[in-house]
Amino acid sequence: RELNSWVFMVTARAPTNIAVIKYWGKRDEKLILPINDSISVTLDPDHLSATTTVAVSPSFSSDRMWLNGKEVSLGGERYQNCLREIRSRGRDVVDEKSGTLIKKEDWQTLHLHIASHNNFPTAAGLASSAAGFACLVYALAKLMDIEERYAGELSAIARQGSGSACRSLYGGFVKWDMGKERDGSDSIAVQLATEEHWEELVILVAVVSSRQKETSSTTGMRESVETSELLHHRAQEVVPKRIVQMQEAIANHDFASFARITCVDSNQFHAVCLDASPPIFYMNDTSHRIINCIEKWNRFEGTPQVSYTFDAGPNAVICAPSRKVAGLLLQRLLYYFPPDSSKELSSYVIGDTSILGE
Ligand code: 2P0
Repeated sequence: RELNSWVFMVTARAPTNIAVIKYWGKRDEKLILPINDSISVTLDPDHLSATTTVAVSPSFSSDRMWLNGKEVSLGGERYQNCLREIRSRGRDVVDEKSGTLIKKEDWQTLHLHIASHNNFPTAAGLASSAAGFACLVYALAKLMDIEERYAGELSAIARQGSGSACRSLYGGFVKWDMGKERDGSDSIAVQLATEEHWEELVILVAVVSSRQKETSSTTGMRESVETSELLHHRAQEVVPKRIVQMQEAIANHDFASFARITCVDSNQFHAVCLDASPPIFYMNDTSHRIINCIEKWNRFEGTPQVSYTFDAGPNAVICAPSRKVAGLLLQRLLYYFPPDSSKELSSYVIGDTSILGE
């Protein structure tokens, strides 16, 4: 019994990321391989992140997981693929406190308990699966002492949990290369620039609704691939050019180009959803009003002041080039969307707007 009493655990935190060039559509559903490259900004982990503790003990009789305090099934293929891939790379580990040795082959038979928390609404289009799977894979890699030189492999493993998760393993500005290989080994994220590269950039999240979305990203993508002609035009003709332009805009701190490309790419992604049959709606009237408000402001000033982007949900992610402009933006949002002013906008709406990042 003494021998069985040890528990070895690791806790990690991973932020979510927001795509400025969107990933939408898979060419391989099992391996989660995309039909186009994407680029994202990783957010400040203090505001939107997942925290995951992974524990291993001989006293555990099965793999189990709790998400925000509720037990969830680990039976799904995505979890199983991540666990299998990580376990097969595990190394000998000595727990310094107890002196316990876990041999690399033990990872195949020892069971895991996993507890994960999000500090933001799950599945409301704020990329909770990205932070969640990135965090899980990173925590397990630390637990099993998988070397840093496997960073590309970790990204490929996180990708098999949720596509966008592969980008959350890096901070700053990140590109997910769609890759060419059939086994997905080159479909990994690479860091374009660290968070220090463009420190002045401020990201604001306007929480329009924290309700779970009706159509999951996975289903929405599948239906779009099967029925939208626009999606194929986008992947083949539009995104490759935008990827080059966006990389240049980031490298040159060119906010006007960054904002212009971010907005048109978000709009095209939602146009693809509308082009699916039956159409998929992720934005709502409030989202559209936010777009209108920003477009009018940008047009009035003659050059983009801020950018907006919406993922598979109604919440707005707004980028400003400085804290000063972010302050002006907040004033505008509070003027047009005063808290508690209408039934549609309950106190939760936009009230949750928070400034992220310095
Ligand atoms: C993105 N989204 O690039 C895009 C833009 C939502 C809109 O990645 O099926 O949760 O797990 O790979 O990663 C959301 O899709 O989908 C997403 P799966 P995922 O951020």
